Order: sequence, then C-alpha cells, then structure tokens
Amino acid sequence: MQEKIITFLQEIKKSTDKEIDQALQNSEPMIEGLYKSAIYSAAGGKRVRAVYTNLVGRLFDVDPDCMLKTACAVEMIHAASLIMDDLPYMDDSQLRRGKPANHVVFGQDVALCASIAMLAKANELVLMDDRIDSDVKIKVSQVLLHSYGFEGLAAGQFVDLKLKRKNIEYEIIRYINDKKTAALFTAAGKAGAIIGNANDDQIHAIEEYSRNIGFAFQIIDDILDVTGDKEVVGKDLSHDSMNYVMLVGKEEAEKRAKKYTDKALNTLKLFGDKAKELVAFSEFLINRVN
Ligand code: GRG
Repeated sequence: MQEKIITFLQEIKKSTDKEIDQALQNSEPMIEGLYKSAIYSAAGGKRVRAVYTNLVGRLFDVDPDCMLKTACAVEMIHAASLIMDDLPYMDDSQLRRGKPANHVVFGQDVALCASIAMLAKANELVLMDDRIDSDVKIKVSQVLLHSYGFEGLAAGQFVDLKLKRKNIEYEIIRYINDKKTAALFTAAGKAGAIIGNANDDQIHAIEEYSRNIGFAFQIIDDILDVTGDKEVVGKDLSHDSMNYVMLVGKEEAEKRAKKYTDKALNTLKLFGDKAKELVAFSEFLINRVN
C-alpha cells in the first residue's frame, strides 16, 4: 500500500502542477513580474495536501476531475503562506523548496503581492469550478477561507511571532501547531468530504483525522528541523527556534507523533476497509524524510 500511495502522490503532483500552470496563465504584460513570482513559489513541494484532498474525495467515490481545482486551491493557499512565512519580518528564511525564497529573488514587495494574489486565485478557483454544485462550492470556499484567517494560519503565525518564548509552554506550541499546520490539513480533508456529500458524522471523523495527522506532520517537521539534512529538507533549518523537539526531546516527540497518528487512525474506523488508503497516507507522512 505504501508503494500505491507514492505512485498516487506522483500522479496527483502531476495533475496539481498542470492545474496550477493553467490557473497562473497571464495575458497582461504589465504584471508579468507578479505572475513570475507566483509561479516560482507555486512550483515544487510534496503536494501532500492536494493528495489528501484527493484521497478523501476517493473515500466518497468522487470523480477525480471534481477534486482538481479544490486540491489546487489548497496548494495555492499553502504556497502563499510559505512566501509570507519566509519574509524577513516573519521567519526570515532564505531557502524554500531547495531554492532561494520568493522575496530573495523578487523582493519583499512583489513577494507579498504575489502571495495575496494567490490567495484570491485559490478562492476563485473553487467558486468558478463548474463541475461542482453552487451550494457545495460555497461550503468549500467557507472552509478554505476559515483555514487561513482568525481561526487558522494568521492566528497561528501571530502567536508564533508574538507569544512564543524560549521558555515556552506546551499549550502555546499546541495552539501554533493547530492553527499553522493542522488548520490547512483540516480544510483540505473537509473540502474533499464536502464535495463527496459526506454526512455530519463522516465530516466530523475527517476533521478529527485531519487535525491529528496535522499535529503529527508538524512534530515530524520539528524533528527534521533539528535532525534533518538541509539539502534533503530543502529549507532553512531553524536549530535555535523553539519547537516541539526542544520542548520534550526527540524521543518523546517521536512518541507523540506516533500517538497523534494512532488517534487519527482510530477515527477512520467509521469507514471500515474503504479507509485503507488514508491509513497508508498517515503512515507515509510519519515516515517522511523531507
Ligand atoms: C494569510 C496565508 C496566510 C498566512 C499568514 C505566514 C503565515 C500567516 C502562516 C505560515 C504558515 C506556515 C508556513 C506553516 C508551516 C506549515 C508547514 C509544516 C509547512 C511545510 O509543509 P510541507 O512540508 O512543504 O508540506 P512543501 O514544500 O512540501 O509543500
């Protein structure tokens, strides 16, 4: 099953890349530089969120074509957040996805404009998708918007920037991980479930699964931040910034990533054998090296 997930990941990466290329076609010469900056940062990445949206869609037997634009929108939000995260007044990172960060190449001003334009494009992609019913599109759009505002990425980033200290408490780290990472996984999964006409219990199970794999994903990210190889991870590793590993140690962090993954798997029981791809997906996430 792991091999199947890796093949699926490659297929989804291809279809998402194609969809992103189409979404970022420019016909206005005056703003070529803005598009260049957006295209630069929309490229690359593992596309795990797009894969996740698609896997949830498959769980509910959705036609893969109906997942394309939403999965692409999720990846655009993610890419926009990476541009902002790397800015000098945020995380101040120089390297992203194995190449110089957006602002290093295009300047901070352009990077910010590109990031905002990508967020708008993500929402537009969902609302203009003619393969999805209007009421479903509105719900998906709400879920995606919710993931990066006061209840999502921006909230997590605020707490990360303003309340994280060297002698940080567990609650603060948990809040940051919930909002900066789990929120977008939750939106990615919930969007797939909504397109699949899931009922309330099923949506609730997907939310729980998403949140827990999101926590596990961030803990692995923190472990890689401390023990990973910069070349393989493809971004600046912030050894001096407080994270989960520094709080509880590497061994305990690994145990907790496993605990969150087990919790996630528990919520899949509702779906029986149909959830075997999602089971394999969580195993893939916890074993990743970049
Ligand atoms: C309003 C969109 C918006 C953002 C404002 C800057 C910010 C607030 C939030 C930053 C959120 C952020 C970058 C969280 C980190 C999440 C994370 C674990 C990123 C790494 O994800 P991978 O490993 O990256 O999936 P790739 O490159 O593979 O896509």
